[in-house]
Amino acid sequence: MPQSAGASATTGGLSRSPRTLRHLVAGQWRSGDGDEFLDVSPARPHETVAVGRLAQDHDLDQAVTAARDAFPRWAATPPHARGRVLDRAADVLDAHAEDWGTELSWEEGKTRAEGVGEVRRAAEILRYYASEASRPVGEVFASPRPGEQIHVTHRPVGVVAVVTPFNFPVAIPAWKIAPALGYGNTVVWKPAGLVPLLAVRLAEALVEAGLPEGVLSLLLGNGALGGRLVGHPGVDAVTFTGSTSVGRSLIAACGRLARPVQTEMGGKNAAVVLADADLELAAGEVLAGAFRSAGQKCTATSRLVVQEPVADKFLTLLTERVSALRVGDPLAEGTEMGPLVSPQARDEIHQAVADGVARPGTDLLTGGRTYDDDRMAGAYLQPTVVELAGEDPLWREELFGPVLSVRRARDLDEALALAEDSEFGLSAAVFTDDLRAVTAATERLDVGVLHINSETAGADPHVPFGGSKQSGYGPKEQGRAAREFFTRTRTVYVRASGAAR
Ligand code: UN1
Repeated sequence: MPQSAGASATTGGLSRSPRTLRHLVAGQWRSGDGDEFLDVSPARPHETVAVGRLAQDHDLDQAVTAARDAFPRWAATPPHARGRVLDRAADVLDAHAEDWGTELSWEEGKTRAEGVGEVRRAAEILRYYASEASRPVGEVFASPRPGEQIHVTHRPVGVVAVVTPFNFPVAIPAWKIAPALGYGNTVVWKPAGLVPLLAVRLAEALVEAGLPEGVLSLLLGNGALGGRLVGHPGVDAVTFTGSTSVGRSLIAACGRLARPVQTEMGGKNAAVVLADADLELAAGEVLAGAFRSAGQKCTATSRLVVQEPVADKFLTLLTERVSALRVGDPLAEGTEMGPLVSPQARDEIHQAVADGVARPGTDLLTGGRTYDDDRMAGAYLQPTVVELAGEDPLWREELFGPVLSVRRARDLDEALALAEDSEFGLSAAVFTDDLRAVTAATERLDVGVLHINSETAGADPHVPFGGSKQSGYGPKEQGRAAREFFTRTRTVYVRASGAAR
């Protein structure tokens, strides 16, 4: 099947009139008085999704002050009542899954099905943290002294700065903001400048659900504003997802302030296809892992290691399916891959691929180019597979796009060594039914998330998520693991006054 233009105007009932963006500060929606900015569609960069004004330092100060003021009362609110707000916000998200999911696709560029799925996923995450109130809140230890117990309780940290990326405009914010609020913290949130509309939608859901004034503020702005938020004297902790370079600079800034920080950063995740693998299954999973969301996931499959005896067969199967992907308008029915988030991202990744292909030892199996049809103006890049003979920047550097780099391995040992050969350690996938290979992968791959016979991306709300090495810093996210970052323990020695000494 040829790559189709997919120029259809099907939009799932979306009105194309630009939305007006507002900040949420101290319980008030305000337009702001900074410079005007445009939020544009990556599929049609001449089309304006929304218009807003950048938040200013006085907005930031007011948001942090409001969060500080709201904190004692919110922290003292019973967790069940906090949970009810999250539950109601989940209902609002579910009720708007179709229209907000369509807006997400319009604004960010992932397919409409992925956009709607992401809004529903955010609702699920909110519900998980809503039900935290029904789970144990601490531990009781025995005391070596008679008549005494030792209680370990979890208390909120205070004001949390939340800085989120463009690629999951509502799910990643949900998995930071829901535990932050559920455990009793207040939040000041700076989302990625490329996806302000979906940030406004999530904040609207929480406000409609009855979140008290000041408990959440939303500031729309650029990276510099995020930097000022992270370093603001009124902030107690910082949670960030984004690039490794920005993450490291935030870690350094927080280190100077002795401020707790949690960062989810880059990935260069490998899928390993061993000789005994179900090749049809592996091809489908690698395709999904590498090209859904146009490869713009920190969990995306960007490296493939394939064992020699099945390499030719598997690569033929895979490249046929990659070149048949329907690339086009993310809002059109049947589109399998949309554009990158911006023309700038497309140009950078296209250049990195072109440079790689020009180097000896790089074999372009499919893709590698932009489009010269009606997709030309949009941020589209062909889904790309390159085979490498050996060491190459395409093997090392995170591109954050639809590019899969392949190397062959003689045996299990070499396959795992190649998969492990990265400064990153977020996720990996191994395709095999050989128990020895599974055991070896579990022991040897230093990753936070390991998939056996499924794609490298994906994260369930109730289990820990996060990476090793340069992929993550600080406690894990999601599930109960999130409590480690969003609370502090307090150890309480409890002894009645008349207890034996
Ligand atoms: C997923 O794989 O569904 O930024 C989630 C990212 C990750 C989230 C991945 N923090 O892509």
